[in-house]
Amino acid sequence: MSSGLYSLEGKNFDKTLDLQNIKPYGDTMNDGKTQVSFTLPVPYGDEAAEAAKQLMRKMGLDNPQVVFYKELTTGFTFFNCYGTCPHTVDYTSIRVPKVESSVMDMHECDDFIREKIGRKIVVIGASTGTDAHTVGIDAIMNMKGYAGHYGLERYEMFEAYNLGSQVDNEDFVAKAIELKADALLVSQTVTQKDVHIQNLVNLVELLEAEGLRHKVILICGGPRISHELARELGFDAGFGANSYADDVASFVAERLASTSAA
Ligand code: B12
Repeated sequence: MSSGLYSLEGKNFDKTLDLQNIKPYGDTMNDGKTQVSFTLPVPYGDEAAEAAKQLMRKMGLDNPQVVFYKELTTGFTFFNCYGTCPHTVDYTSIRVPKVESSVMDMHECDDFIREKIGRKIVVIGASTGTDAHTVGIDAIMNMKGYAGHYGLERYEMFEAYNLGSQVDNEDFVAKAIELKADALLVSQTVTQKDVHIQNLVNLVELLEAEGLRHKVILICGGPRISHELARELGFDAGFGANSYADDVASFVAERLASTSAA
């Protein structure tokens, strides 16, 4: 570790920082420099740039500067801007809900399942609703895995079914019943107009209507999914960016072992 850093709960911080008053920086620590970009539905020109600056002041940024702006199409202008953020946050008061489970690698996880559960765990996964993105769910499930982490299909003690994308919640639930799935893995990438919230809530409602909700481990994941959001929506766990099969496999195995033992 470099001498200008100190370590707290496994994370490295600059020694000069006041963690109760954290703000952005650009050139010099605590200068508050912040970059924002946005599009306004107005034609390119001086008035557009002035509108962008006024908006940045309303966002709470001082000394707004438009450093780049360009007409996107007739009547629309894109902006890249800098401003100074006068606000701070108390980093020491932040508590983020996290999935509580140990992270075992594939072999450890298979051994754990053999010992504690004694049979294969059945999981089905899909990108549900209208969502066409498959790369996220494939990263978790595909045999070859992702970023050096094997997917669930490679685990000896998981029977993994990847149903692909744009799977209707009704079909997903029907498949869960047919395969007697222990765990349901849902991927959601598109979050425009909160379509993921509606879709995830609808799945929970369908499972409840079938009397299945508490018989399965229900998990969602995606780049804009947090564990906190997942819990709020009635899921057992949520996994965001940079999560891997090991994380979800360990969570499912430990959860199933604890409920089987209860
Ligand atoms: C590739 C891509 C596509 C491809 C998808 C191909 C495919 N077969 O998947 C195509 C071209 C088809 C596509 C289409 C669209 N796309 Co697109 N796409 C992307 C892109 C470039 C990469 C996504 C990706 O593959 N990431 C890599 C994977 C590995 O990461 P990940 O999904 O985050 O997965 C990780 C975690 O989130 C987590 N995870 C994910 N799922 C799950 C599930 C579980 C159970 C668990 C445990 C974990 C987990 O684990 C993974 C590994 O760590 C992104 C932009 C970007 N750079 O991210 C836009 C992006 C996602 N797309 C976007 C949009 C808007 C669309 C379209 C709606 C565009 C359009 N108007 O037509 C359509 C989708 C239409 C539809 N009906 O869904 C937006 C989404 C905005 C939003 N938040 O709503 C993005 C962010 C682009 C943007 N900046 O606007 N897209």
